[in-house]
Formats: sequence, structure tokens, C-alpha cells
Amino acid sequence: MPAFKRFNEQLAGQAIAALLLGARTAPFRKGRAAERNQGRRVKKDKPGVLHKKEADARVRRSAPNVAGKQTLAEILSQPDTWIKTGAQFGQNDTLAKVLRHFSREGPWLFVACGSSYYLSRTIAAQWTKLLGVTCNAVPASELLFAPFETLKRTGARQVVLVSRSGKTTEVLRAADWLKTQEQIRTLGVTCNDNSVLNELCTLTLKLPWADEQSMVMTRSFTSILILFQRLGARHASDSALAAALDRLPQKTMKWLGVNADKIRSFAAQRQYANYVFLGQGAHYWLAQEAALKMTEMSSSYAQGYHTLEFRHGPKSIAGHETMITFLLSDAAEAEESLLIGELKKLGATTMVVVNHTTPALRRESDLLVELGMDEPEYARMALTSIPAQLLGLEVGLRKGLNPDVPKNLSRAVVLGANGAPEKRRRA
Ligand code: F1P
Repeated sequence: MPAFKRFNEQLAGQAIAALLLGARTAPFRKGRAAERNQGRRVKKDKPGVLHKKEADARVRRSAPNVAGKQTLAEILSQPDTWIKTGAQFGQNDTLAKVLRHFSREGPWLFVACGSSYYLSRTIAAQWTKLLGVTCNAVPASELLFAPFETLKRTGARQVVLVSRSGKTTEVLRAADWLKTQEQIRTLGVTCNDNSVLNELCTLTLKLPWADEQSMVMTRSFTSILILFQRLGARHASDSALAAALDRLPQKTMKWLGVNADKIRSFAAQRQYANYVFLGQGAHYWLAQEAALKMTEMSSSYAQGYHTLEFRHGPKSIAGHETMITFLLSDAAEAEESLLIGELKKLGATTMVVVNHTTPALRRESDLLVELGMDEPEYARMALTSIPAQLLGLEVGLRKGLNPDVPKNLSRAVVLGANGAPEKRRRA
């Protein structure tokens, strides 16, 4: 084995051991200390000054404990957070600042966990097409266990680390390691104003207004998606996309007024043993996110597939106990639509999310959700995410659960030095 490879193997071995044992470089220790201080600073606030966290906690305590109330409010607030995202990043021209630190050319690599990983995959798929550059996304653990292989395979020199909480240990450890790689520039993205990502990354973008009080990601997912769509539009000088994103919030407010209750009442009618979400291209990653929303909010069994892949085996589960949601794409809509009728004949219940409907789709869909937008497909992605958020919420409520506080989950997966999750807490 050539010396270079052996050296790399050893280094990788040391890197992995250090990362997994939670060994910290100085910035990370400093970062943790900064977090602890932050906690102490809050206690020293002047008497009578209500810290935001305490204010939020009082709102939580005062609001009648209606299951799913917070999650529903956050889902319906998405157009407002998109407006705030556009305004915030438009005002101080953060996007220009990002372009000064990061070149338009790739290869780019996104690193994240959970919904933030599916969000990263969605962005990577869109950027590859929009910017014509190599753009990948991996779960943070993939980078931690195969750091050099991941960088070699993706050729990444610019890495984006996405974490709504800014506390997910795998993401922070990845940022910690990347800081030791001189040739890499890192862009942190979080809804946490005080994340140690700030100290670990070359530049960090913060969206505190998009954070959720409840557990699962909804408006943080779509707001970060829109931020990167805006960044992509700026990179690609695509003014039509930028203008479409400007129009999206108002159009979505109207759309929610017409469709939110329709989706919620359909979801409340009955529950199924299996929930399937199908999507092609970038919609595949929205299908994965939709399946995760359904699982998190309702503890149901949900899976996501590439639409036409469903015929290659998974189709065996289609039947009266299966509800199948199609997120139809512009490129494959005609072929994807043929599958709807096939699965309906097998007894499955079908929900179809499509931009412009057709008589055939009306016939084959048990619930037809039409977006009705003239905007390009990218600009519709955030809206396309909403039906599954509402579906997961209602199925969870129908099962007597509280989607605001899902079973077994915490807002952030924080691991101890031994690699095991620290006790459940609201991060
Ligand atoms: C990622 C995440 C969420 C998931 C749960 C645990 O968090 O996996 O996607 O819904 O809340 O954390 P983050 O790194 O984006 O904060």
C-alpha cells in the first residue's frame, strides 16, 4: 500500500478516533465554554428584563395545551418567515457577502442530519441543475466516519453545514474537523443565534425568526430552502427565479386559505397502516422529508421512493391499508400519472400534489392538491413541502398524539463524549 495511502489511513483512523471520543480542538472547547457562559449571562440579566427564552416559555405555559397547536401555527406561518428571510438577507445583502467568501464554482458539499439532511439534498439537486456545478450532500455521520473518502469522492472545497438547532453533535464535530483542513471553506446555516457553528465556520448565516418552538422542522426547513434558492438565483444571475421567490409568500397565503383545511379534513378521515411518498428528481428528497414528517408527527410507518421505482418491488405493499402521496414533477408528470391509476386499482388511497391538474388526475386522485402556480418548479418547492406537513400533523392528532412533542424525539441529537445521546431536553 503506497505510503501516502497508509498515511491517510492512519490519519483518518486518528481523526475518527478523536472525533468519536469527542476530542475537541480549541475552538470547540471555547465554543462549549461560550455556550455555558451564555447560560450564566442569562442568569445575570437585570431583574425585570425578560429574556426571550423565558418569554417563550411563559407563552408556552399560558397557551391552552391544545395538541399540535404550536406545530399548526408554525406551518401556517411559513409565508411570513419566507418574507422575513427575503427581507433580512436582502437588506444587509448577505448574499453578496457569501459570494465574496465562496466562489460560484463547486464542487459544493452539504453536511447535515435528519430533516436538514433532506433539505440539503433538495438544495444540492437544485444547485447542480441551476448552477451546473457538482453539488453533493451527506449525513454528518458519513463525513465523520469517512472524512477523507468523502472529500475525495465529492472533490468538495466549499462545505455547507446546516443545523436548525446549531447543537447537533455530529454536525458540530464535522465542522470541528473541517476547520483543521486548510483547503476547505465552511458556511454554517442555523436558526440558533448562539451556535458554536459561528466560531467553527468561515461564515455563518442565521435565521432565528424561522426557528420552531415545537419539535419537528417545518418553517425552518422551507425558510432555509428559500434562502439557498435565493443564493442560487444570485449565483446564477437568474432574476426570474428571484422574482418568483418574491411572489411566493403572498401566493402561498392565498393557497393555504383554500387548501389547508381540505388537506387536514382528508387526513382526519381515517388512518392507514402504511404511508408512501413518491417523487422524481429533487422531489424525491421532498418525498423523503415528507415521510420523515409523517413518522415524526404521527409515529406511523412511512417510506419515500423515486416515483417509478415504486413498481420495482415496493409496489407489493399497495392496498387498502396504504395511502400514497405523489409529488408530481414537471419533467416526469405524464409517466408518473400512469402509476396513480395502477395503484388505485390495487386499492391504495392516493393524494396527488401537482402544479396544474388534468381531468385524468382528478379521476385517479382521492385527494387532489393543485399548486396552480406559474412560477418555475424550483420556486414551488417550499410550497410543495406543505401538504405533507399538514398530513403528518392531522394523522398524529387522529392517533391521539401531540405532534408538538413527538414520542422519543428531542429538538436536537446531542451526544456525550462516549457517543451516546445525552438525556432528552428541549434544545
Ligand atoms: C436535525 C434533527 C431534526 C429532527 C429532530 C432531531 O436537527 O435531526 O431534523 O427533526 O428534531 O434533529 P438540526 O441539526 O437541524 O438542529
